[in-house]
Amino acid sequence: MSNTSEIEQTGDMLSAKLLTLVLVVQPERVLLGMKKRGFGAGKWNGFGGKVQHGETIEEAARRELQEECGLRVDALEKVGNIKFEFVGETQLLDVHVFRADSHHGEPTESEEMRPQWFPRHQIPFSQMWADDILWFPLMLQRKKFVGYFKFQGHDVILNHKLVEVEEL
Ligand code: 6OG
Repeated sequence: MSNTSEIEQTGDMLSAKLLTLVLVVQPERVLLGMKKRGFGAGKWNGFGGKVQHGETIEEAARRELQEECGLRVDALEKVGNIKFEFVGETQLLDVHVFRADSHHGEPTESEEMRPQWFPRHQIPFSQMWADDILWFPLMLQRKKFVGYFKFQGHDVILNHKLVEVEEL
């Protein structure tokens, strides 16, 4: 644990790639998608991707959710901001995490993701990014957080900071 300003300064020397991540949550279950290709293939995750020029982060979050699983949402709640550094990579991933508690449509498989509902207490952490088990509980309790994770490869977290915040 550390303070927020330290996390903001972390990785200042690296350029950052803005990404979104949306978790669709119902009282008893959470929607995840099996990533079928590209970065994180073989892992369950929320839905998201790169923010494009000319769109806001929230617009990107809605677009990626719809592209990847066919769902539309009304309210998106900002819940977290996590920066990821990968040893040997010059670009930091700056992931903006949102939670949606209601949605329209039925989850539909896309070329990128195979969606599936998981009971809240049976989240498949062993088949997810290693950071998720640390912040999912905060997200599920509607707590807001900022974090920094330094990965070696895709499986090992060398160090991390994760703090709850009042506002994002
Ligand atoms: P595309 O490359 O598919 O966007 N992402 C991560 N999500 C979690 N839970 N943990 C990580 O730890 C992540 N790194 C990236 C952000 C990649 C998608 O994967 C998320 C995007 O939603 C390293 O466009």
